[in-house]
Amino acid sequence: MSTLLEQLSTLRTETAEDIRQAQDEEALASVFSAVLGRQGRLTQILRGLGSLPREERPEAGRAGNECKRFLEDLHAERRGELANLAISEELSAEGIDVTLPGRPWTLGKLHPSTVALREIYTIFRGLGFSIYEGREVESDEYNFELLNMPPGHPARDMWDTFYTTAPGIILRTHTSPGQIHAMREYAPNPIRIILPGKVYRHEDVTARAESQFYQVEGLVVGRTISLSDLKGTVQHFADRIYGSGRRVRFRKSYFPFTEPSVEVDIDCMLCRAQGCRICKYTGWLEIMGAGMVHPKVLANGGYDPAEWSGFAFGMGPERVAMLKYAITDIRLFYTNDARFLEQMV
Ligand code: FA5
Repeated sequence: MSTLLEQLSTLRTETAEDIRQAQDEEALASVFSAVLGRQGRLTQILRGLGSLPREERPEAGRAGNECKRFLEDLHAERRGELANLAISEELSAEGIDVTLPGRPWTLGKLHPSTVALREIYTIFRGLGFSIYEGREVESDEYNFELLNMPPGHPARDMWDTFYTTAPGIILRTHTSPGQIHAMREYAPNPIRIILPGKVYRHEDVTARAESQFYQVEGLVVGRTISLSDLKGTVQHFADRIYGSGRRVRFRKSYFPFTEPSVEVDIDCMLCRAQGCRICKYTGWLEIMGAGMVHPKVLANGGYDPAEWSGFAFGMGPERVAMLKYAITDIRLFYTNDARFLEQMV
């Protein structure tokens, strides 16, 4: 027994030294197979343990296995060292090849909604508008009531929303509640702002309608603001964003917070107003809802409607981008398909 333990101890010391001394993979492999290989010295010793007297076997077995584990770990460690050494030798032998072409950086691009929003900002900035940010989580009061839609008002059906668990707190369905926030902040001074941001609607998602999308609201309040100011502003916007000479059409409509209310259409640039699938064969494309701010809304915002008047509009930048870039499905904006997103700017 004691001879066996001595044998193991000598084998361990010698092999450890051999492993440390191995200068390359090949030398290391031959040390390994001489000791730990199928016919290796340690393998033979371990195989012979069965012939020891029964009471000596456990201790001898433990010592043998411990020696094996130790040498295997040392071998793995040295193998790693030699591999690193080989790499650094190769690198220093080769040097740096300055003629190799660099790896190109993949640059991120602006999201199409952001591109559309920025174009809209630029146009309205040129007209002296400032940007006012409203809140995405709103109260029912601001989203509906103060905009002349008391509980039970039928117009609420047009804007079914998402509710939070807090009573009366909802995700806004349009950017119009920002009108009230802004008026209450600016009253009694004139206002010329756009209010961009995300809005949410509980509706079926289709090629033309998303359940989350951006809107850009416009609000102008002053003492002599008239419908012709709205028309001039919209005409200028249409010319700038879709190319000059756009025909703009005002169609009468209904919003509880504007009186009169209109939908604004432009002539379809995709088919030159000849009629196509996108304009539903009418030659016209709807670009926004608009109107003169309702007297009740002016009053809710802190302006005396006998002295003040204003116009407001609300448009969807995704729809703006769809027309401009002939995108036929609004769902592409939010499904993160890089093939679509990469095409922008
Ligand atoms: C409104 O939301 C009114 N607040 C707009 C308004 C503001 C009228 C100020 C008068 C004065 P409407 O629901 O029509 O109206 O939406 C306005 C614009 O948002 C539409 O013209 C369209 O461009 C965009 N939009 C509406 N629904 C969707 C949808 N589901 N997906 C994408 N864009 C939409």
